[in-house]
Amino acid sequence: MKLIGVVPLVAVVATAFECTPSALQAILPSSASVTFARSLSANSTFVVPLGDVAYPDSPTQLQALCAVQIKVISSNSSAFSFGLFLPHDWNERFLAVGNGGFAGGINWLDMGAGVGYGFAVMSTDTGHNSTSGDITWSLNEPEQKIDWGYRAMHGSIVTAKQVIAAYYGCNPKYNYYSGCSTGGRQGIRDIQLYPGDFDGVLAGAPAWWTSHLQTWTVKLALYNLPTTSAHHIPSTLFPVVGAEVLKQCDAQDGLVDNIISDPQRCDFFPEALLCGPNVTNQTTAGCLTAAQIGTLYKIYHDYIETNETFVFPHLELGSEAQWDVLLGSDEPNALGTEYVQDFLLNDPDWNFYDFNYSIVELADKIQPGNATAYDFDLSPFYQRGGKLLQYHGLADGLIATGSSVHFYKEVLKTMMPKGIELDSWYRFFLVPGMQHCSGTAADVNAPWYFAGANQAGALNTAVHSVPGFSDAKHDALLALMAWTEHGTAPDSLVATKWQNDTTPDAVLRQRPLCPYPTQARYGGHGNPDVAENWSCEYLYDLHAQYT
Ligand SMILES: *[C@@H]1O[C@H](CO)[C@@H](O)[C@H](O)[C@H]1NC(C)=O
Ligand SMILES: *[C@@H]1O[C@H](CO)[C@@H](O)[C@H](O)[C@H]1NC(C)=O
Ligand SMILES: *[C@@H]1O[C@H](CO)[C@@H](O)[C@H](O)[C@H]1NC(C)=O
Ligand SMILES: *[C@@H]1O[C@H](CO)[C@@H](O)[C@H](O)[C@H]1NC(C)=O
Ligand SMILES: *[C@@H]1O[C@H](CO)[C@@H](O)[C@H](O)[C@H]1NC(C)=O
Ligand SMILES: *[C@@H]1O[C@H](CO)[C@@H](O)[C@H](O)[C@H]1NC(C)=O
Ligand SMILES: *[C@@H]1O[C@H](CO)[C@@H](O)[C@H](O)[C@H]1NC(C)=O
Ligand SMILES: *[C@@H]1O[C@H](CO)[C@@H](O)[C@H](O)[C@H]1NC(C)=O
Ligand SMILES: *[C@@H]1O[C@H](CO)[C@@H](O)[C@H](O)[C@H]1NC(C)=O
Ligand SMILES: *[C@@H]1O[C@H](CO)[C@@H](O)[C@H](O)[C@H]1NC(C)=O
Ligand SMILES: [Ca+2]
Repeated sequence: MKLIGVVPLVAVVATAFECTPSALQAILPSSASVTFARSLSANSTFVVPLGDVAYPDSPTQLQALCAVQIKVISSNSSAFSFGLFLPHDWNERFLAVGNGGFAGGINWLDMGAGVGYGFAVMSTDTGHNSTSGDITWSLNEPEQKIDWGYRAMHGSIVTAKQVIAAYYGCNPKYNYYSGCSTGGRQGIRDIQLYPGDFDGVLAGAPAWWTSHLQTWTVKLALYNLPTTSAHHIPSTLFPVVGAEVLKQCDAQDGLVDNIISDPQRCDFFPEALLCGPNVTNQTTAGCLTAAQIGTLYKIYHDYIETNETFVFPHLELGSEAQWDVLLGSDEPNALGTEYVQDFLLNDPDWNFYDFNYSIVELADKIQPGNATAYDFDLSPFYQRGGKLLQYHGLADGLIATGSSVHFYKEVLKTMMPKGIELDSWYRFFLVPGMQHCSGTAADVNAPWYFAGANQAGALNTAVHSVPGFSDAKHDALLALMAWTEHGTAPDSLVATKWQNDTTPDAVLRQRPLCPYPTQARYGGHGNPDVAENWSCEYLYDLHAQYT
């Protein structure tokens, strides 16, 4: 550490407490046991223990730290484990990171990105061992469902904070969370149930509406099944659909740049894709039959039940490059089918063709694992001074973007009548052209990187923050910290696209993301790949209603 002339930013150096299983075991309750504890020198790789099938990638070029894994009994038939990185040069703050899908494993890679800032970082395995798309572990396991739903996250937070206090000799000054997808749900669910856990939460593409999201996953796939039917759109035609959407919707947002920034207000006319007579190869002809266009209508429209009951929003125009995941197979994604079979019904023989709305109603009634983050009254979190920063990609093909919009509006409708406006503590950013949590289609090249959850790991195993732009303007986690600790609210966030994401040095383009319901507007002059030439504006005349 440099000590001459400047006050070091990292103030606390761990010296008193040994990084050994016995030293740590001595401060833990009897329900917790140390699996391992070992020191890593500067610039090390943390080699992920064998068997972490969900998160096998090892973070590299770490700072000097103590790496710990602890197992905690959560009921008489369940337990969870969590990993903890305790950096030598600690920034005096705690960060918990999240999981994806139904993954059961410690997310060491995201922990590596977090420790790069100097956080003491925790990730939980959520109480089971599986990849993100595997839910079979939950069959007839109510306690494991609860662990995944919320208990393992909260329990890991509580025990991690105990370890941090003992290791450094003081409590963290601030507590943060960063997660995307299921990770977004975990953060929001945690502040609903335990508002004291975090000062600031970064929640990306939250899979918050478990009982509806997982069942919609089946419903959506059924629109395009069976593969032998006339209405089936084979995945080879998804690019044909995507190209037509881009053609019709790109300019609608005011700038032809291959990025659809305002899909909600594009009046897409799918009939432009209709095949003429005598087409022998639709891929070559680039066209759809009338029956297939009927399927497109369903995909692009909300799932509405009898009596105008809103069940789940539609996939967005511009999400086609990710349609393979939920629409490209001869059966629904396991995130839908196995949720119903194993998580909800405990009946692995259930056939997805038997899906109907009664399944959604049952999921709403049972709420297995109490996982759905449906408590829209966030006033306890607001009252303790918490800050919530949420974001969602507009080209997300896994979780319909509108589910984030719906959550924001439900919170708004709950809080406004209580006299609590959202702007001072809860902001939501839509990310034009970004897919699920990270990335952008090759022909779109939208700026998507802002150090959101999982994003560093999508570049490479050594990155943290925004290389070259490590500040609160470009890094969502630093923006959350500036808001929480200094009251500087993020009026915009600049997203970056590198020429080559693997080696994030040369910038292709940068552009501001704007707090909902404002949108980024190109001023009409100067290079549109430069963020300064854009501003956040209310395209709807709603501002008056919010203030
Ligand atoms: C850190 O390790 C990487 C390889 O993982 C190496 O290229 C680099 O030179 C090392 N840096 C320092 C400062 O030792
Ligand atoms: C998790 O399950 C896989 C088999 O799917 C196994 O290979 C692995 O060792 C298990 N990991 C742990 C930590 O038990
Ligand atoms: C486990 O706990 C449940 C409820 O907490 C209880 O009903 C059950 O009897 C316990 N089982 C055993 C084997 O202790
Ligand atoms: C379509 O094919 C039929 C039979 O081969 C032919 O009579 C007809 O002229 C073709 N129509 C067009 C528009 O090419
Ligand atoms: C249709 O054309 C594409 C190339 O445009 C080719 O890859 C595909 O095999 C053809 N399909 C059939 C059924 O001939
Ligand atoms: C729809 O609403 C009508 C009128 O309120 C009611 O009679 C009917 O039972 C409702 N149907 C369903 C399926 O809820
Ligand atoms: C929905 O599915 C269940 C189970 O297969 C069945 O019992 C019920 O009759 C179905 N309801 C409707 C409205 O089709
Ligand atoms: C589920 O969570 C809600 C709060 O969101 C709580 O009121 C309820 O008691 C919980 N249910 C169970 C079964 O734990
Ligand atoms: C990006 O950089 C990596 C690492 O240098 C290289 O392997 C890869 O080929 C590059 N990709 C492109 C599209 O240039
Ligand atoms: C566009 O951005 C550049 C770089 O920041 C700046 O020099 C220029 O003045 C901007 N143009 C307009 C019209 O704002
Ligand atoms: Ca555009």
